[in-house]
Amino acid sequence: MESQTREHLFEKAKDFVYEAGQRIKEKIHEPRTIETKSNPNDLVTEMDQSTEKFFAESIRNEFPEHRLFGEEGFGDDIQDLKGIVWIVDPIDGTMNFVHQKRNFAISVGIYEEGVGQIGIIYDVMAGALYTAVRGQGAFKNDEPLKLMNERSMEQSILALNTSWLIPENPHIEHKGVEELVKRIRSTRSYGSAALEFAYVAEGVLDGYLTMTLMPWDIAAGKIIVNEVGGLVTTADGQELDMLNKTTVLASHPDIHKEIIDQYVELKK
Ligand code: 2AM
Ligand code: CA
Ligand code: CA
Ligand code: CA
Repeated sequence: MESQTREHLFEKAKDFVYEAGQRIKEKIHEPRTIETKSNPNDLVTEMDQSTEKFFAESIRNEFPEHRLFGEEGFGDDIQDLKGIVWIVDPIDGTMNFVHQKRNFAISVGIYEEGVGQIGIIYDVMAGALYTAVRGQGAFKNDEPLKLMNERSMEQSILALNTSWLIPENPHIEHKGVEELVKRIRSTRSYGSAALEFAYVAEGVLDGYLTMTLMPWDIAAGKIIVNEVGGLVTTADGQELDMLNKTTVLASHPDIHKEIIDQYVELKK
């Protein structure tokens, strides 16, 4: 993609994200209809849907040749990443949106022939916009994010969900996670994958380990974390698949391999 084209796309994508955020803020205190999807804790609201519809309409108007891969199904039927694909989570952290009215984000990753070009994560209520354009570093609002410096396991704060410590969880051997938690400085859990990526990029977290994410949860975050020198792979160190459900380890490069080799044992 030519740099001028990419700049234009970046500016438009930011405009869409700010406008979508404004619409959400205006209605944050209105009563809402909450439905469930795959299970009773998998929530969706009309705001998730209307925000994704807004992206679908905006993209189709401005960039009719681009495709949209979105969580709520108002985009295209995506089976490959040919051409330019917007991978969008209209509200990441819907449970936080419903219960806390904060700590949720809009996540937009723009991929060209499968390569991440533009990542945008907007913490709507905090007014924090995390962005990256491939090869140009990452930013929080207008401040550049620092490249990752040295980090030891003992100094590290990792985001991980307590689910992975429950022996019956179907994804990861809990013993390894227990040992990992004992070794590192501390853990956090924010309930929005996109924000957890943004915090890794910002250096307020050193890593984020999780088992069941979809492409729209990670598309923007991967680009932003990579731009500050972080590594983003599956939890067993493979390249991420941007079309299917996946495990993820996004972390500081100093601890990435050690976490995978010594603490992660995935269940088959
Ligand atoms: P969501 O809010 O967009 O659904 C919560 O720990 C994080 O996991 C959120 O980023 C949430 O995204 C994501 N997630 C992915 N699959 C989920 C599911 N089936 N149920 C709830 N959260 C899910
Ligand atoms: Ca969801
Ligand atoms: Ca999500
Ligand atoms: Ca969502």
